[in-house]
Amino acid sequence: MIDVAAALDTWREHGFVKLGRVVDDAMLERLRTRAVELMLGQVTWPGLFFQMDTATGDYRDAPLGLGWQGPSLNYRKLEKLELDEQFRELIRHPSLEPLVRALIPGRVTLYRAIVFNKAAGGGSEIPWHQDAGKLWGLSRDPEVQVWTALDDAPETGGCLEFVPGSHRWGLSTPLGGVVPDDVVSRQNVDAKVVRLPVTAGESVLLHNLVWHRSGKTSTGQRRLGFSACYLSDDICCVRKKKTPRTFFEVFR
Ligand SMILES: O=C(O)CCC(=O)C(=O)O
Repeated sequence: MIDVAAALDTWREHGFVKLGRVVDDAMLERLRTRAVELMLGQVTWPGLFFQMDTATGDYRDAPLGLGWQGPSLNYRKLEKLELDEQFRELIRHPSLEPLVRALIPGRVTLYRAIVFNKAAGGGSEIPWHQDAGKLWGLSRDPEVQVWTALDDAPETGGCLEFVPGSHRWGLSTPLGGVVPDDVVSRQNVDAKVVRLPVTAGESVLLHNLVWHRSGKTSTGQRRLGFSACYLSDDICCVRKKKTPRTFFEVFR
């Protein structure tokens, strides 16, 4: 059971909080198996999004728009995982529901559900970023994300890192996403960074605006993490180029 009030106090102050062990061994095994089956093309869902990782370790070199490129354990991202019944179970996990509902009254939808993979060979770094801003194409910035470790994520194995309290600084650029280098250097981040090692099955609640990043894994072990971003029903897609998105319903 998650102590919702205590978790929310810490989340409001720091922008992130460990929620403890959410996923049991049996479910972990199913999710890891499914992630591998998807990468290898043994299970397929039309509309699933894939991005292959890069050998350089710099996420900016990862190819865009190519989708699934054949069986490989080197995909960096798998997205639209609400299409998969195993991942839907985690998105709607009964231990997470009271927490999400405490933050989002009424109908809850999903902006995105992603596996971030750092393959055993190292994967790539994800730099300081915020998960909001114009890039997200929403009528209002979302705030609620739950990241769950599907493998251990130790300090040297691609754990999440945070700048505590940075969610209270607002967006570093109207566009959102990666925090520009000059903004990072003004914040004396090295003195503030908190590394958050977790073991498989543990979840973390993140504020979308908190600066976070993750390094490569140097343990020789794969690191799978799953992130779900929850939306309030009143947040809508404001993209104009294509038909506006409608969002998957998580909790009625
Ligand atoms: O899983 C990771 O390494 C990074 C996750 C992340 O940056 C995110 O959820 O926005």
